[in-house]
Formats: sequence, C-alpha cells, structure tokens
Amino acid sequence: MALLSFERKYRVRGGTLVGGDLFDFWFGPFYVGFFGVVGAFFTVLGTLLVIYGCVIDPHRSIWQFNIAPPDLKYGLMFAPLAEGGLWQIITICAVGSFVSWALREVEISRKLGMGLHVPFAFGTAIFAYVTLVVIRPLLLGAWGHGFPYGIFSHLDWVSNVGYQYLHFHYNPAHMIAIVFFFTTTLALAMHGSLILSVTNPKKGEPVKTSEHENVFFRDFVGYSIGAIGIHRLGLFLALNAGIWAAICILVSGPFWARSWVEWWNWWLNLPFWR
Ligand code: UQ2
Repeated sequence: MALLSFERKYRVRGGTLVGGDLFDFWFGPFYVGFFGVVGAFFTVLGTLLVIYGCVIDPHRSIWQFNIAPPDLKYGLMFAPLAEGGLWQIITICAVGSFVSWALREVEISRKLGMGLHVPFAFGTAIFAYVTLVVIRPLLLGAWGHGFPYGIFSHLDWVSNVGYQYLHFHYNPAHMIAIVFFFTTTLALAMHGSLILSVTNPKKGEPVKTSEHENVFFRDFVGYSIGAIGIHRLGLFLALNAGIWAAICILVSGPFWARSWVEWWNWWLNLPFWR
C-alpha cells in the first residue's frame, strides 16, 4: 500500500525504549524498532514450532491437531519436546511476541506524543492469556494446568475445567466478566450505529453533527454520555471484560477448589434466614 503524502510528516525520530536509533526505521509502511525485530523472531519461531507440532501429530484433520502442555508429573520443570516441551517453548514465543507487540505500540505512541491507552488496552488481553498459561499453572504447581493449543482440544479443556468446578457459571467473577462482555457489545453497537446514522443523512442533506448525537439520546433515555465519554466508557467496559475473565479463572483452583455452586452457601448461611 502506498504511503499517504501526509504520513511522512509523522515519521519522527526518537521515542524508543531501547537501542537508541539502531532500529528506528520503517520497513515499507511498518515501523520496525527493537521490538519489531524481537517480535518477528518470536512470531516466526513460534509459528514454525506450531507447524512442527502439527506434523509430528499425524493422521488427524486440521480441527484435531493438538499441542498439549506437559503431564502434571513434570510439575514446573522443562518437559521433553514431544511431551509438552514444545508447548512450553511455544508459550514462551507467544508471550515474547505479544509483549513485543505491546512495547512496539508504546514506542509508536511515544514518537507521536500520544497517550499509552492502546498498549494499555492490549496489555489487558495479554494479562488474560498470561493468567491462563503462566500465573495459574505457577500457583497450581504444574505447567500441565495450562490449556492445550488446538481448535477442539482447547474447547474440550474449557468444558472439562468448567465441570471440574461443577457449574462454572456460578463463579461470581465469571458472572461479572460476562456482564462486561455483553455491555461492551451493547456500547459498541450503540456507538457504531449512532455514528453511522448521523453520517448517512438523506440524499442532498448535510451530515449531522454531535448535537444530533446528544439530542437523540437525551430524547431517548434522558441522558447523553458525550462524544469523549462513550469512548472512555467503551475502554472501561472492554478492559474490565478482560480483567474479570482473568480473575475468574485465576481464583478457580488457587483460591477456590470446590464447586462454585457451594461458594454461594455464604448467602444461605446469613444470620437473618435463621
Ligand atoms: C452518547 C454519545 C455518543 C455515543 C452514544 C451515547 C454524544 C457519539 C452511544 C449514548 C450512551 C449512553 C446513554 C450511555 C450508555 C451506557 C451503557 C452502560 C451502555 O451519549 O455522545 O457519542 O456513541
């Protein structure tokens, strides 16, 4: 894709976190930077190892390929390559790749004198993944508690771990996470549809303004959160979806090892029912 004429103006030097101006250059439209190089290394190595893992797991359809974490007996040690070691190296590559991507976002934001909201938001998604495959397995004492890399296999893992706690939907942090996921889609549907509606007037009429956006919602629900407000709300909702998703699986096992249905006994045991 061709570089737009005004884009060159924003190709400013500096803002790097490491390496000074060693990797401070662009490859076509893409900023490289130290973390572009490190990220590319982990991405290429990780992808090749996933392909290798699929090749040594023969006679299966693409849906059934599986790169499993080590058996629980290996605890927190390195496992042989074909017995979960591959999963361990792929996990290191994935975390290295995601974190590099986030830090490259930081460098670009610093170059442009912007806030760090974008890398911060992506960091929340990384936190949710790291919680699943690093923090929770560490707290439970075995890498075998990580989830397997495969289409069906990771679905089976989610189902099995859910039933391990009898009924995962009774997990209060899971409930909160779901509410944030749903509210995020509500907010984006409201915002996306509102913006498209004001920018698509009848033929010959001018595009409507933010006044129309405010008035619509004041007429409709008696309140408008505002043009910046809806974006603050959206970021808040989306970050909380990821944060509570991480919390709900983190507490399952390390902090509550029984049925999530039982957890609600505190409600039945309140003194005023007696
Ligand atoms: C709004 C506004 C926007 C919007 C939207 C609203 C002009 C262009 C969608 C309306 C948002 C409200 C009423 C808050 C909804 C609350 C939740 C928890 C979903 O006022 O300002 O900017 O896009």
